[in-house]
This record gives sequence, C-alpha cells and structure tokens, in this order.
Amino acid sequence: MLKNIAFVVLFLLASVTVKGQSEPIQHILGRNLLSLNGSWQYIIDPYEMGFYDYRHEPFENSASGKGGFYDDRKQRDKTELIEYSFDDSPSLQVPGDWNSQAEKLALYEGTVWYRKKFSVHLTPGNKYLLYFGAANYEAHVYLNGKKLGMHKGGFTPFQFEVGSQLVDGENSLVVKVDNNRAQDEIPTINTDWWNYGGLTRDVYLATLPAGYIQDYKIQLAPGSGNRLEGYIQLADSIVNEVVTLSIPEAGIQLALKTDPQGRASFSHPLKKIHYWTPDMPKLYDVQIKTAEEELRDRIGFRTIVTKGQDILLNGQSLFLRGVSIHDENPLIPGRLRSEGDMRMLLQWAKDMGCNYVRLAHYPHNEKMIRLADEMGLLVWAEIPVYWTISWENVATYQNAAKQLSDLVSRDKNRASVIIWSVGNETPLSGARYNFMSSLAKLARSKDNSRLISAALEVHRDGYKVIVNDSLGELLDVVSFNEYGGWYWGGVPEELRKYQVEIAYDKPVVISEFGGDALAGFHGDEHTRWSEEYQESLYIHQLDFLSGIKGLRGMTPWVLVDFRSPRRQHPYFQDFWNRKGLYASSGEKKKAFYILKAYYDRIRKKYH
Ligand code: GCB
Repeated sequence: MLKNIAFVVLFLLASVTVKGQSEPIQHILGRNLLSLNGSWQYIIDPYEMGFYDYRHEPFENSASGKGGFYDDRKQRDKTELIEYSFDDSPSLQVPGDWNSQAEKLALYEGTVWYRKKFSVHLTPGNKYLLYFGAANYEAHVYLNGKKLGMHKGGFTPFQFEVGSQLVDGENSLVVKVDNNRAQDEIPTINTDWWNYGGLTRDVYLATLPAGYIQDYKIQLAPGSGNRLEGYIQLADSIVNEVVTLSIPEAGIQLALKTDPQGRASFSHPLKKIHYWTPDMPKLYDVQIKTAEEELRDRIGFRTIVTKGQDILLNGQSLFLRGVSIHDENPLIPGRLRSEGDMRMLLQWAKDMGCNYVRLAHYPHNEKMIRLADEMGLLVWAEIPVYWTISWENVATYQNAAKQLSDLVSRDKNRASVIIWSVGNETPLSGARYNFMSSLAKLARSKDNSRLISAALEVHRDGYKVIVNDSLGELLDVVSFNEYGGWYWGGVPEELRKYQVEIAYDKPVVISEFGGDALAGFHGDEHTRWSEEYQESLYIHQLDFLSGIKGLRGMTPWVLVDFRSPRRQHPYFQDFWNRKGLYASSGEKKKAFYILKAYYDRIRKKYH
C-alpha cells in the first residue's frame, strides 16, 4: 500500500517534470536549416580525460573551466602542453553510428568527442535552434567552449536555443557522446541489439523568426471521421496573433487567434475527406502561416479505435499484417542513415504483404515514420523500456516518461502511427506494474486519439499459454511475445498441443514469435538453424495463433537478421540474431513465403 502511494506521488512528480522540459520543435524538416551533417572530427576517450582531471573532477567544475576537450584549443606557443587535437584527428560521418565507421570502434562502449566547425551569418531578430535527431546515449553539447546542456536517451530528438552563444562567422560545436550502458538507464544494461554509439541522426541549425511555430497537432478528433481538431503553439506567449491554417484540397481555411499562452486551438467540421489507409495513403498539403513564418507539412487523416475485439480504421475492421523491424541496415551494418536505407526496409515489409510494422524497440527516425505515412504502412511505435528496468528508481521513471512524451510529441501528426507501446517483455512485479501503468496513463493523457499497448509476456501452465498481466486492463490492444517452437515447447509441431488463454476481451495483436535460420543452411524441419526448421515454425505458429479468438494482427520477429552481441554461436550466429525473414544479404528465407502466403489469404478476408 505504502509503496503504491509512493509510486502515485512519483508519477505525479514525474509528470510535472515532463511538462516543465521544453519539447522538441514540431517538423524540423520544414524549417530553414543549415545542415551540420557530414564530416565531424572525433577523439576516442575511453578514460574520459577530456571531461575529468586526474583527480576525476570534471573540468567544468574547476575555476578556470579549462582543460576539457570542449575548449577546442590550439597550441598558442610551442611550450604549451595540450594533449589532444581535433584538427589532427580523423573524422566520422554524421548521421551515423561510430561502430560501423572505424574498426577500433566496432565494439566500443564509452566516450567519443565530436567536433564540427561551421559558419553562419547572423541576422538580428532571429532565433537559432541547434537540433539533434538523436545521439546515443548521453550527449554533452558545447558551443564555442560554453556548455549548452546535456541529454540522455539514444533515440529521441533534443535541441538548444543558441542565439547568445553563436557568433557571426566561424563556430565550433563539440559534443561528447557516451554510449556506456548502465543499470538505471532506459534501456538498461541488457538488450538484444547492438549498442550503436554516436550522433546517429541528423544535426541541424534552424534559423527561425522570434515567435516561431513551436508545435502543432492537426488530426481528426478522436473517433470522429468528420471533425478536425488540434492546436498551433507559438514559441512566444503572444496573445491575439493571427494564425492561418489551410488545407486547400479539403476546403479548409481557418483564421485563428492565439490565447495568452500563444496557442490557437480549433475544432472544425469537415465536409469531405479522403481517409488515409494503407491502400490509399492520401496525404494533404497543410499550410500554417503567421505574420513571420510559413510552414508546410503533409498530413493524412484517419480514425483508429477498438470495438470489442475489432480494430477499426476509419470505421472498418482491420487485420494488422505486420512485421517487427530494428533500426539497422543489414547490408552495411549500422543504423539506418539515409532515406534510401529506410525505404528499402519498408519496401521489404510491403513485399511480404504487410500493411503494418512494429518499429521495435525504441523510437525510430522521424523520416522512417514520414515514409510509412507516404508508403501506406501502419506503425507501432515504442520506447526502450525493455526487459529488466530499475522499476523503483524515480529518475529512471522520469527518463522513460520523457522519452515517451518526446516520441508522442514528435510523431503525433503522422497518420501511420496507430499504437504507442510503453515497453517490451517486462517481468511481472508490483513495482513494474506501477511504473508501466503510469507510462500507459501518461501516453493516453498525451494522446487520446491513438491506441496504447505493450509487448507483454506469457506464462505457461502445462499446455496452457496464459496472458493475464494486469497491465492488460489499461491497454487497448493485447500484445505478447510468444516463442513456442524455439525457446520452449519442443519442435514446432508440438504447438498443436497448446492453447492460449487471454484474460481480456480485446483485440489481440501478437507482438513477436519466430526462430533463427541461417540463410542457405538446409536440413529437415527438425534441424535447428536450418531454413526448413524456421519454415516449419512459421507453419505451425500461424496455425496455432489462428486459433485465438480476437486475433487481429501480428508482427513476427523479425524482418531481417540483425546484429546482437548476445548471439555467440560462431557459425550460425557470429553476433547476428538470425530470426530474420530476410537474411543479412537481403535474400529471402523459406519462411518468408509462408508468411506472405498467409498474409495474402488474410488480405482477401479483410479489406
Ligand atoms: C524477444 C525480444 C527481442 C529479441 C527476441 C529474440 O522476446 O523482445 O528483442 O531479439 O526475443 O530473438 O530472442
């Protein structure tokens, strides 16, 4: 009881903290940008000697503040001792993880310093925003030797207003990025993916007018097919500023006025609208205009609700023909860097008959979600609350809550995103329930126009596979990971003996099942690692899962083989998780065809 009260207090506190932090700007890609992508010089600093002195005191705390690598100093005379030099250091490409760019860094976990020089011509009256798409995991940012701040969390964007630190002419931007894993972080020390470090996503300097458009939400009202609802938020709290919202193709032209908080809210009936669907992913040109700024976006409109065990997209029952995807390019192992990389993976999913993807296990690139909008793929978006988190730690909760709210904030205008997932395979306990249920409530309070879920665990009792996690009560969709035929239950045909018991009368979308196969390795259907074993596993799993009343979709694990330090078998794995339906070479495994045939059949049943 006491613990529960403590957690409710914790939840309230954390919510307040989340509100107090500045949320990343909406639609960075639509702004006036100077790209800071490209070559950055770097220094590998495993002992963090650029951050701490020899007594392990941070240079930042010392009276002079001197000594840290963020100074980016040059030797002024030949007697001066400076034991680093960005100018003489090699470079890394941004965006991009460091692991795939230098042999020394392949397995590295620790600190790397990045430096970029860039020139700007400042215009009075403008604001300047330095924006990072993501840096894994902890980033300390310094501009011209002054610290701008620190950010934790490897997959969400962050930004700094840099007007006063920016100089007209050449600027030096230094970022310390540390990808060390730690128990109390999100994710924690233990995951099944490669811990790619670095400035993994785009870096921009945005030039903005003083009262720029900070945020907006333009969506259909929850569950309503004929009402447009939302707000436009200016960076400054200017009252009575006129903001126009136009969607010419939908006959919308609204002249709105901001309230004292600088926000213009609206709720407006819609006469005609072509709903966004995976088959017809219609996006409308949307323009937002103020006296100082004009911003364009492309937004799709659709409703998503559940009714009994159905998932209704624009009022029509839907089956989610999905697959899980990691943010990794198997061909040049490393994080997805370009739109081409992203389009390739989403196209592979479409080629398998998918209308849905689970972007596991952390927020993927904003460009990936925008592509899903364009290509007609529904999306499950997730935060890295994965396996065993420090459930009782307040700071850990705040971190998870911040990652969740930044994800929701970033992608709230994307028609493709229908499900927010608050975590994956978290083992049952009271503390975990408090943590996870707080996240589920937070997701709903941030966005009541989408569905909430989490990938739950099953437990077994004889031949019963039971899903009764009480978190299920707070979720719209019941999802669970189930590895019968691979981690338990003997060979795949044994699955015939099992039955699933689900405590909730809600739509069921299986978040994972699967098994490993090394492409090109053949045997019979009982030979582990063979394509035939994986094929048989898919045949029996699909049979088994089809017996679930309320089955409305699935995202088998996983689209393509991915790298993981946990996967140690030197021949079959060699640091690769081989559960892909595509091999790391891009070639299709036998199981691919089983799933595709199943999806083709399903497609005929649902429209
Ligand atoms: C899981 C995890 C996923 C792993 C997968 C596996 O349950 O959610 O991240 O990669 O199993 O391959 O074991």
